[in-house]
Amino acid sequence: MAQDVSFPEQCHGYCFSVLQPFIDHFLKLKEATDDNDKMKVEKIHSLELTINNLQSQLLKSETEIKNNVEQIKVKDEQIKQKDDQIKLKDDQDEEIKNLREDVKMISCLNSPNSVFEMKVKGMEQFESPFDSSRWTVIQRRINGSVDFNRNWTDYKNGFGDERGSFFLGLETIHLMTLAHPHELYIQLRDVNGTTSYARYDDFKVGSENEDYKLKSLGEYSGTAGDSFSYNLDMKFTTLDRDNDMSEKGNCAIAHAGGWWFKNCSRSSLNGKYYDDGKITACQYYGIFWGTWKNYDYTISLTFSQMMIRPKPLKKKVSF
Ligand SMILES: [Ca+2]
Repeated sequence: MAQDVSFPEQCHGYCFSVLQPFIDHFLKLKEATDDNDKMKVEKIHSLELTINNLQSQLLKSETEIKNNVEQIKVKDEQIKQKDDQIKLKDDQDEEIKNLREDVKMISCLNSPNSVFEMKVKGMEQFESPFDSSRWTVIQRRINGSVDFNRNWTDYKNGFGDERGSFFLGLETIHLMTLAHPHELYIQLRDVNGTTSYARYDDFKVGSENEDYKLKSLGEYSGTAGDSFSYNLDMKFTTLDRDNDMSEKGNCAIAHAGGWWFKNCSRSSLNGKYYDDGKITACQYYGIFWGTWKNYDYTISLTFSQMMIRPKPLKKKVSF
């Protein structure tokens, strides 16, 4: 029958004295191994806690990042709304400014401004009517006192009276619009006193080598309708120089004045002047702006004025 005795008691005598040290050693090794295992288990447990903690932090961080992204989206949307508001305000400011100028210009239609000395690079100083908004009048028709049915040289150099009806000259207009982008403002009036205007935000005329081609008009705005874009990229034609696209002949002859004719035109402000504002059959074309008068070319306008000014630089918006 087995007895419940300890290992040393099972091994008295010689056996004990010889084996006891080994047994003690193995017991110590076992204890050390057990301690090691225990430490490993504790370490694993600790690492598991650390991992859980890190996972929890990661989850929290992800949530925070998500919230931040949402906030950034909200801020972006707010910035976009502010941008839109600023743009709208700029547009409204520009519109108010233009309307003020329109009112001012319409009130000044019958009173041409003083004549100022003007200097353009590459040219002798010349006289030009300015108004206080720095507009330069480049063409005006107020009566039939000046004949606009002229040759190339006259249209190149200009003619007429700067205080009345005149044409500033293609070379000057070319040099001015070459030096800086210019706006073009056209005022019109019919025999009944009704007025309208057409505005273009980037007017440019080429050199004589390019036959004073209408190189740019930019964007149209106004009340008269856009009757000028039809002439874009057309060269200037006068009675002695046919640069138009009409195969029938020279448009400037039928229209009694030089213009950037195509085949031929929907606008012509240098045509024959009719005091009563009407053209009867078999007469020269008058002064017309097709879109304003529903393309009724029997109507001849009794006032026109073309003005240009350096284009203002756009304001930059920054935060
Ligand atoms: Ca022709």
